[in-house]
Amino acid sequence: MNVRVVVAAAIVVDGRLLLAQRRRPAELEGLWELPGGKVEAGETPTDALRRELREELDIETEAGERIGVEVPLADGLVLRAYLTELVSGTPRALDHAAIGWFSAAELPAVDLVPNDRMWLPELERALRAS
Ligand code: DCM
Repeated sequence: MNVRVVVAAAIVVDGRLLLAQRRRPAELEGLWELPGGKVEAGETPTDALRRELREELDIETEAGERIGVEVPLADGLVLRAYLTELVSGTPRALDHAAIGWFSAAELPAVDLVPNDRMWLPELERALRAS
């Protein structure tokens, strides 16, 4: 089976996690996610993450260790999160409705996309350790 991977970045700066608010599809509109996207043919997952974050947020990044479970999506896709370092740039929403930075205390009340809620324990741990 040809499993395709969707990668997502957990970027923590000064004790806050970067989240991006989706514009589409309608059922996810307005919900917040770890930014990322689909790995394309010929790309490694970490290459894809670097490309997606450049395209969507205008930042340069370096993917680190994976966190949390791999979440199965529809159509043979799986979703993975990576702790990711912000190397340079200031994120801005080129493709999302907005971006925001959230503390460990704020995170449980954020309207996250359902898949990303699977990573709440690891995200809170990463925030408290930062
Ligand atoms: N996705 C998700 N959580 C993320 C990033 C993506 O649940 N942090 C899902 C939404 C789509 C699929 O992955 O079903 C592909 O994402 P996109 O539509 O952003 O390409």
